[in-house]
Amino acid sequence: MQNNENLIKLYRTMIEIRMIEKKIEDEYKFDQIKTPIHLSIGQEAVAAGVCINLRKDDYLFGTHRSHSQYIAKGGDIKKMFAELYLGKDGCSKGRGGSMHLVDPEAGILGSSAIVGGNIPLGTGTALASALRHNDRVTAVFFGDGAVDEGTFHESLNFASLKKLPVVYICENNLYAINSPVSARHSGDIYDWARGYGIPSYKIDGNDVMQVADYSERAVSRCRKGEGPTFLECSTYRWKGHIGTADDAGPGYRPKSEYDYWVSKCPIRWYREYLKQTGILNEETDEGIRRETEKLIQDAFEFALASSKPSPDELMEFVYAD
Ligand SMILES: Cc1ncc(C[n+]2csc(CCOP(=O)(O)OP(=O)(O)O)c2C)c(N)n1
Ligand SMILES: [Mg+2]
Repeated sequence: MQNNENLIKLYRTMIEIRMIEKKIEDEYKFDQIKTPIHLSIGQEAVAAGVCINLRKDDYLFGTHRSHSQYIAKGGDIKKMFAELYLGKDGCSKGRGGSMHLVDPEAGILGSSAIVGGNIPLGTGTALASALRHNDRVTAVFFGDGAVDEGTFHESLNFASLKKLPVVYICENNLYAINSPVSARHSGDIYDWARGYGIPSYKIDGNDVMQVADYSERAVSRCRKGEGPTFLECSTYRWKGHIGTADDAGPGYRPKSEYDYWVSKCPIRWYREYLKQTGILNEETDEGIRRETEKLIQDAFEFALASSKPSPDELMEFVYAD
């Protein structure tokens, strides 16, 4: 169980993710953000709940849908906005865009658009922690689509065999683009991880306290050298797979399914819980929103002021010196 300070921090992180993504959504129509974007509005509790248990020097690997993970792990927001505008001051120096967020100082070793590609990378840093006998934990986030890749199975087998300090977090939002999990999987994802001998749980990914609880135990197991844990977090993205379009409706995601998940908004019920228990009052809530607005405004201005790489600089930073 988290203390009150952390319970507020969980709330703040989810508010930051929601407000930042709303700002990106609002700005996207002006066509100055040239990178494709994948919003995680609706999925905020997963990244917030996991990252509350991570230290700055722990490692994180994300996916194409990684704004939430980058924010929750403490990535530099100015550099993230600059990256969306492909500015030189972006976290990937304007060469990566939304799907390649990195901030080594915050332990964010990268996000990748290659579905399933980050799972062996995170397994690799966990192996490095084991070989170096330090207690740094790796958290790898991926979607339900990534478990269809061979890299998922190979990595889990290896991590279990070597008892590596890695937490695998599957954000099961029921779809890989427009393909529902029910059309792809013969069983439950978390059961597959159990097949590799990994403690594995299916939890409510919209319940930030549940995510925080399970990941706290998972991280603690890693620090004690007890090996990996797998968390399948049930959640739902509110926006379309890519960009800002709404896509619920006939032929794809039933409107009733969408409405059900929107009614399970991870932020709304948590705010009510915090207020009812007296942990959050109106003043603190407003303060968090005001501070987040300022954070966003500063980052937005920083991004617009950042110059773009010129064509003759394009090959810089491609290879290590
Ligand atoms: C190896 C690979 N195959 C296919 C794609 C195309 N692709 C991009 S996102 C995506 C779906 C990913 O679904 P999921 O892992 O569930 O993540 P979500 O988008 O739901 O967050 C696919 C198939 C890709 N980027 N990489
Ligand atoms: Mg998915």
